[in-house]
Amino acid sequence: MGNDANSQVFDALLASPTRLTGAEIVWATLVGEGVTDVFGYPGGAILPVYDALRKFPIHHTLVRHEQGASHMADGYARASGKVGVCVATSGPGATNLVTGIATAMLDSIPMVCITGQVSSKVLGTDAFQEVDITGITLPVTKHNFIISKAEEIAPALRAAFQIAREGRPGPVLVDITKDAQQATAIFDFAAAAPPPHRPHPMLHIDEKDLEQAAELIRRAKRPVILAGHGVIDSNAGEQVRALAERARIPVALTLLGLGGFPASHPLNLGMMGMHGESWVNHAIQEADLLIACGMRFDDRVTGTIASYAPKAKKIHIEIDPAEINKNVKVDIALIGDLRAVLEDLLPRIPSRENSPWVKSIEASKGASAVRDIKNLPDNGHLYAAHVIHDIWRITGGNAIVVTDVGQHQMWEAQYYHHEEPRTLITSGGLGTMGFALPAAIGAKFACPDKEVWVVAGDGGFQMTASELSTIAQEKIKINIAIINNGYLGMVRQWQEFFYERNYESTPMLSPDFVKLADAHGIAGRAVRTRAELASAVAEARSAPGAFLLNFLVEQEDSVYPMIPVGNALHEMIRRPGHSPLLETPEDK
Ligand SMILES: Cc1cc2nc3c(=O)[nH]c(=O)nc-3n(C[C@H](O)[C@H](O)[C@H](O)COP(=O)(O)OP(=O)(O)OC[C@H]3O[C@@H](n4cnc5c(N)ncnc54)[C@H](O)[C@@H]3O)c2cc1C
Ligand SMILES: Cc1ncc(C[n+]2csc(CCOP(=O)(O)OP(=O)(O)O)c2C)c(N)n1
Ligand SMILES: [Mg+2]
Repeated sequence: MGNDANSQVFDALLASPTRLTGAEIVWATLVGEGVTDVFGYPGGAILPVYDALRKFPIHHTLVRHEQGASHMADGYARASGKVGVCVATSGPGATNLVTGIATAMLDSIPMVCITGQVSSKVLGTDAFQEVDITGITLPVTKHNFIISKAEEIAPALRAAFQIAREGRPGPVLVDITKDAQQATAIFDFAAAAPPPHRPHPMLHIDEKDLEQAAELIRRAKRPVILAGHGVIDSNAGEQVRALAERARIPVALTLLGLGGFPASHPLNLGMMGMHGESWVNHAIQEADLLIACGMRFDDRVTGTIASYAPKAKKIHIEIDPAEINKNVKVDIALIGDLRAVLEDLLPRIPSRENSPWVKSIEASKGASAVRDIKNLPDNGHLYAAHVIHDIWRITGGNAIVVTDVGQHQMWEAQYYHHEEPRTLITSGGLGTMGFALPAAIGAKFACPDKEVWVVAGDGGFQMTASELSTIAQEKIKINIAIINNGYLGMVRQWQEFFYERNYESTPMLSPDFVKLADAHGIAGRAVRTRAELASAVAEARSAPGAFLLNFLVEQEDSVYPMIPVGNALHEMIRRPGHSPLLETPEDK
C-alpha cells in the first residue's frame, strides 16, 4: 500500500473509465476521495464489498460492534478534520450504527456510513436481515441514499462526501443493495463528481450587517466572545484570536470549542455553561455584547433562556441559517463561514488598550479561582480532579484526550487545559456513553504520531469495552484512564442534588478492569492514592503498547459549579464548605 507502482495503478484507474463490479466501485471511489482508513464489520449483504477490499489500498479495522465502527469514524473525523468512513451489513449491522450516527449528527461531524442492503428484487418483502435503514436514519443523517444499481454507486458516494463535509458538516448514509454490489458498470471517477457545492442562498453577508456588527463591537464596554465548535470546523482560531487581541475581548468557550482558543491565552476565560467556571457565567450575564462564533446556544450553555445575558446585544456568526434565532434571539446574524466572516469584520475593528472590563473579570477570577488542586494537601483520598490535572501536567497538555460522558467528562473539561484544536474529542450534543474507547481508536488512526488518552467512567467504559480487543488486534498504543467511582456518577450527582439522595440504580459493580485488560494482552495498573499517580501516568506513557489505568477515585464527589435545569446562568450550586477540595476562598 502506498508504493509508487501501486499508486500509479490507482491513478490510472481514477483517470480512465473502467468496467468494475459495484463492490469494486465502492472502494475505487473511496480511494479517489482520499480515504485510507475505514472501520467496519462484515455480513451477508455487504460481503461482495468485503471480497473486493483486498484489491484496494485501504486499511479496514475490524470492530467488535458496529456502534464502535461509527464512533471510530467519528473520532477519526474529529481528530483529522477529514471525513470518517464506516461500513456495516444490513439489518442488525446497520441498526447498530445508529447511536454513532446520531452522535455525529448532534455534533456536526462529517462521516460517510456505507451499509449493505438485501437485493433489490426482495426489497420490501421482510427478507432476511432487511431493515429500512434509510427510513430509520432519516432524522439523524444530514442526507441518505438507497442505491440499487452499480452505475449509481460512484455518483452517490461522491455526493455523500461532498454533503458530509460542505457547509455545516454531518453524517451521510449510503445503503447499497447486494445486487448493485455484484453487477458491473463503467467506473468513471471524474464523471461521477457532483455539481460544485452551492452554498445556501442565505450565506451572503450584507455590508450593512457587517458594519452594524463592527459598530456594536467598537461601542461595547463589556463584550464577550463565545467561541464554539465552529471555530475548529472553520479553522478560524487565528481570526478569533486577532479579534480578541485587537479589541481586548475575553473569550468564553463551549465544551466543543475547547482547544479552539489556547487555554493559556490571557484572554481565555474557560468553559461556559452548566459546569462552566463561575466567573465565565457571571461575565456572560453582565456582558453588554455577546459575539457568538460557531456555537448554537445549546441549553447546557444558556441556562434558562428567559434570563440569559439580559443586558447584552447579540451577534451570531453561524454557517447554518436554521440556527439563527432558534434558541436565543439575536440582534445581528452574520450567516457564513466563520473564518471568512471574521476576515471581513477584522479590518473594521480598531485596536484598543486593555479595558476595565477585562481587568474586572480578571479580578473576579483571581478572587474565585483558588481551585489550584496542586496546593491541596494529600488527605489520603484520590480525587478525579487530581488525576486529570496530573495527566494534563505530565503530558504537557499535548495529548489528544477522548472522553466518555459523565462527571469525568466535565472534570476533563475543567482540569485538562487544551492549547490546540482537535485535542479534545467528546460527545457533547447526544452525550453518548460508550463513545470514548472506539472514538480514541479512530483518533489514533487519524493521528498515529500523537499521544492519545481515553478518559472514561466505569459505567461508560463497559458499554464498548469489547473494543479493547480491536486495540489488541490492531496493535495500537492508546492510554486508558478509567475514573472509577463505583457509580454512574453524573446520575448519582443529580440524585444527590434533586432526588433526595435516592441512589436508585446508580451504584455499579464493575469487573477488575486491569484483569480485563490483561485478558486482551493489554497491560494495566490500579491506582488508589495520589502518591502513586504521577508514576502510574508515566508508566502508561512509556509502555510500548496500550495501557489501562484503573483510578479508584472518591465515590461521592460531584462536579461544581452546577447550574440546575431551570436556573439562570449565574445561579450555580457551589462546592460545599466541608468538602476537602476547595473551589473558592469564600467556600472556606
Ligand atoms: C454531561 C454533559 C454536560 C455538558 N455541560 C456543558 C457545559 O457545561 N458547557 C458547555 O459548553 N457544553 C456542555 N455540554 C455540551 C453541550 O451539550 C453541547 O454539545 C455544546 O455546548 C455545543 O457546543 P457548540 O455549540 O460549540 O458546538 P455544536 O453543537 O457542534 O455547534 C456548532 C455550531 O457551529 C456551526 N458551525 C459549524 N461550522 C461552522 C463554520 N465553518 N462557520 C460558522 N459556523 C459553523 C454549526 O452550524 C453549529 O451551529 C455538556 C454535555 C454533556 C454530555
Ligand atoms: C448511552 C447512554 N445511556 C445513559 C446515559 C445517561 N447518563 C449520563 S452520564 C451517566 C453516568 C455515567 O457514569 P460513568 O460512565 O461511570 O461516568 P461518571 O459520571 O461516573 O464519571 C449516565 C447513565 C447516557 N448519557 N448515555
Ligand atoms: Mg462512574
